[in-house]
Amino acid sequence: MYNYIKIEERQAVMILTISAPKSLNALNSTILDEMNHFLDHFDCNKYRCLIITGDGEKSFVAGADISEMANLNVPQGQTFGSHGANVFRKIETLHVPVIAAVNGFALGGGCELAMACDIRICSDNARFGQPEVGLGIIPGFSGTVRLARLVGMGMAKQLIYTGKAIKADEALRIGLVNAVVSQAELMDKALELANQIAANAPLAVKAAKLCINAEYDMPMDEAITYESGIFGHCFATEDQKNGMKAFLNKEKPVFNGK
Ligand code: CO8
Repeated sequence: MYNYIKIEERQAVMILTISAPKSLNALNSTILDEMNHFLDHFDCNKYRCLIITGDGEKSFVAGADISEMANLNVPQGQTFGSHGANVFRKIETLHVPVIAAVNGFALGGGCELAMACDIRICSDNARFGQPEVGLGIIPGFSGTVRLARLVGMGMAKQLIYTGKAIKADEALRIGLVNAVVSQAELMDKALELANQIAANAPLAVKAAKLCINAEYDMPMDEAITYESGIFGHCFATEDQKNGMKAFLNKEKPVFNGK
């Protein structure tokens, strides 16, 4: 069905692998279209976590496809930029958590894709960077938006102005990734995290994601009120009844996402 993405189901977890090996999985319009279609049809009731990775052991995503961008004019550049940004925003607002399993280069649009995910883990050969200014452009898939939010203004400016890539251990140090493991362990680690998430009440996880995303830019009092409202709605769910009943009965809870 897709030419550039592979889909693999592991019980309640879905793995999406971006696969364009000849260009180190660089994102062209067709890949963005395929990701968009996949996300629009993703069943958040069936799957409780999504993992995104890249094909091979060298590259997660080496950026947007430079050969496609080379001859764009201004409106075409804006269209291409917003195409990627819209797809990434769908990832960020998907009703289940998304884990980036970064298996190598995460440059330009690849770093931006990883940043749109909820959690990033990487292999020890991973490299992160926003090299766009070396190509005469700026990060155009929301990198100037998300990088500062993740690692702070000073470090984001350094990475974007210099265009220099950083290694996995530096990405860990500045908080760009949550964990670094060997290439061989990467998918196991991603699945372990995904399964931990999948074992919890899906509506509560969804509500937590909604809160964390929405409250980030709110004034403190507004954010606290927002959280209280969503917290209250949890008590309308069967999962809350089941979870608390199971705890009080010293049983393992079974959550059905209702
Ligand atoms: N686009 C297209 N092709 C690419 C890309 C890319 N981003 N990255 C690698 N490739 C291709 C190479 O051209 C090469 O193709 P070929 O075999 O036909 O020559 C093949 O992949 C293998 O690459 P290399 O031979 O260069 O492999 P190396 O191991 O020597 O180097 C690197 C690996 C360091 C990853 C190197 O390929 C590289 O620097 N790639 C470009 C990285 C980059 O600059 N990424 C940012 C792109 S800009 C961007 O992402 C902007 C996002 C926002 C867009 C908004 C639009 C408006």
